Amino acid sequence: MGQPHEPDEAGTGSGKPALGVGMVGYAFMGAAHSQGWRTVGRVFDLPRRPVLAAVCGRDEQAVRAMADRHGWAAAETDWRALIARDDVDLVDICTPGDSHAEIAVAALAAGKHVLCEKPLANTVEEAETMAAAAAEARERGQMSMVGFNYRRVPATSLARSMVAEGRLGTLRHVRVTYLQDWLVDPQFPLTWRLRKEYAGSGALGDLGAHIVDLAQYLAGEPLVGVSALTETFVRQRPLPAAASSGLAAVTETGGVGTVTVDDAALFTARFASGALASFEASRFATGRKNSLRIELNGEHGSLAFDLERLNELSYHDHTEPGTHAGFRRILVTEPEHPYLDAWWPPGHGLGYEHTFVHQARDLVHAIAAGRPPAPSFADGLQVQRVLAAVEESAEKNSVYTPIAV
Ligand code: SOE
Repeated sequence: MGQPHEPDEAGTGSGKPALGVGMVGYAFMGAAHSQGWRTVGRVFDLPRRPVLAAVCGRDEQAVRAMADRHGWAAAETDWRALIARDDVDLVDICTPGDSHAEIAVAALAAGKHVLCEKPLANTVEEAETMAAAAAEARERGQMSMVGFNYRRVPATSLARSMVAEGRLGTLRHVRVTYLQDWLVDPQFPLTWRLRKEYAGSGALGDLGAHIVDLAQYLAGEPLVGVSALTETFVRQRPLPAAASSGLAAVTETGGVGTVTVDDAALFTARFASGALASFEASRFATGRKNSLRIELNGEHGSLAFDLERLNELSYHDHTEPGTHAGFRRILVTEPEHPYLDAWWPPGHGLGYEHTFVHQARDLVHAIAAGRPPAPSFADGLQVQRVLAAVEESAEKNSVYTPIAV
């Protein structure tokens, strides 16, 4: 397919070597990643210049429109053609989970760097194949990263450094919920996110993957076992039109189909250190739109974060006298805070889309430095093992299920 316009070179820095990005998938996550690639070179001083070389999707008209809207130089309808392009150095995978493994393994074999949306794959086996391919490619200087973008909120990044500095001391509890409500209406159609063959799992893989990654990242240690319950509250839903995105309402074609994934997942877990955790992921939490909350309690203090107030981090210093102690709000907008020296003056907060800019920033730096970025495909595989253990435990009615670390 032809070139609709000049490539979007993501900012100035024309003297720097280009990093051609080719993106597969162009719906919600594709749009979010496009924002990241388009903006990153305009805000951050980067060692390489991201170029939005080509975007790929099966519907020619739709992918062309997406390319025009988001500044991609070319549109492809076959992901193999995208991978084969000489102007693509990095393949960004924003498709449903069922195609992650095939595209990522092929892209790595073709010598490309890879960014893959979460969850890494739909099964542990696929994730193992991807992690092995990434480890091999790493030897050839190719980098791979999973898109757990909530690590890139300045406040969560600050929380990670506070935990690593020892401000919480020995960790005792991690409490996490990730709640949405877009499935409450039983007439909401059976889109790909509700079908195991495309999505792998439901709220568990979509939302649970994020909070498992975030909890392990903030705690700085892996989960070693879970006891879980999952439920599908609405088992039959209207069939949608053939082409539909995951969250958008679509025209119904008549007839109903069976939901083959969980609507909600609830689990308790144990960290390697013995700290205890609880997780809840649901698409049925009325009134909660994209509510991710995490709290960590340690012997010296606590931290709490709420995605709906993402410019803030709550911190309780338990070493202070009881008369003054208590949670206080850190407004995470100072230039000394993670990522913020490149943005706005203090108090001028960031939002959801900035996490994708930061993700692109970190990946470009890692590629230029030849340093493996995090979260790696191995980290994505570890999350996949936790998700599989949750499913296994839920099948056995909450039996404690260990996770291989
Ligand atoms: C939909 O549930 C969704 O878009 C997830 O797929 C994303 O990963 C999350 O960030 C927001 O919600």
